[in-house]
Amino acid sequence: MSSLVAAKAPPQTDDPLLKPIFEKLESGERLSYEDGVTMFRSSDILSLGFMANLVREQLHGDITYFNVNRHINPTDVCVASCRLCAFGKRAKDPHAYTMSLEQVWEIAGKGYAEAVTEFHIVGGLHPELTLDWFCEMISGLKERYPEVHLKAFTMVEIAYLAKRAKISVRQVLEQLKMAGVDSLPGGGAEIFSDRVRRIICDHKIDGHEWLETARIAHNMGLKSNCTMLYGHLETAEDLSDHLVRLRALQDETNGFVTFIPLAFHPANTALSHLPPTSGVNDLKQIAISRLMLDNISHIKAYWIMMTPDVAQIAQRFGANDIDGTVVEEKIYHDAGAVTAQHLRRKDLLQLIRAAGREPVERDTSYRRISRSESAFTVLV
Ligand code: V47
Repeated sequence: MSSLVAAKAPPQTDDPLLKPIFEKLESGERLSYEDGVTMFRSSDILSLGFMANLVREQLHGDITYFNVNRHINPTDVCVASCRLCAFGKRAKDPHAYTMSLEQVWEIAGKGYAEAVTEFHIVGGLHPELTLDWFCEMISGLKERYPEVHLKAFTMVEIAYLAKRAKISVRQVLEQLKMAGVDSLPGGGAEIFSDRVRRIICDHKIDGHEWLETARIAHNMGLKSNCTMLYGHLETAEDLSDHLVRLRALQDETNGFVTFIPLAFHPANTALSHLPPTSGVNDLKQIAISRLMLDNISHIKAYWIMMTPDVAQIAQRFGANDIDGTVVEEKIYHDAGAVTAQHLRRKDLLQLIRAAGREPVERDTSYRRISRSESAFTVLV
């Protein structure tokens, strides 16, 4: 790795343990697992932010990316019962829902206005919906909205579909790709530590399987995002280990586009006794992920999860993306998030500019979208 921070003055760090890390960045040396642990243990948030911002500006200058997207969650029925989750419901729960194919296609078009460039589609592990049903859902979306990128199904959903259909992960991905899936979102990675996974999401695939599913997708030419859930029972060692394992797979496949650190929201979950995340922790996670993930181009501060205000500050702590309009969010709002479910395009522009950054609308592959601001009417 070439030096990303040469010719900048070192930070006046409060934490002497961060000095050798800064020197490594200056000389272009990759940070180690131990460096990650040191940073996660440090409370010198300003020095971490200073270093991450140097890297961020070296990679992306002043640009902050956003997109005009819509989330679609076709069902919240889920066999997994993860303690971390407030979204998934048992099939017999009177509050559970499953959309019909027509409902999915209809909801996708609400507020479409020629502006949405991405549908982000994830849902529960439904015990009855078949791979054929999902393929029909995807091909129906592609037929109706051919210009829209379909970022659909987490590694966890893919592995579950393979298990149910008794076929390989590769075969599932082949069928979904043929139906029109363009890439995969980053959810379900949580934290790879077996110890923590056993407590927070014991019915999900383990970290090794999550990475293996991503490896197969990447090797088939399907790009994906990746995530890490923090703010629950994890240690500094678990966090650093998670980032190092993502980085190692990225060295191999170069298939990850964006990393999104996700703060655990405890309300309405089986872990509701845990305190919610803090702004300081959110910024620290953004900064350390920017520093550790030297081979993943984009770090997203997901405004739904960390609030628009913190996501804005995060643009000076290592993040270069803020997600998009979203339109309707369920996973975090079921877990007590008090953020809006939707930001208009003009709100995103304003928010990014107020952070002193240059907003750039992108598609899912980070190609620039140019359009006049007056082209937008009511919703977006
Ligand atoms: O997989 C679930 C997490 C993820 C809770 O790829 C929870 O661009 C906090 O993956 N508190 C879904 N987190 C969100 C996600 C995502 C979001 C934005 C962009 C992208 C992308 C991906 O949220 C789940 C899980 O890791 N989650 N329940 C909860 N109570």
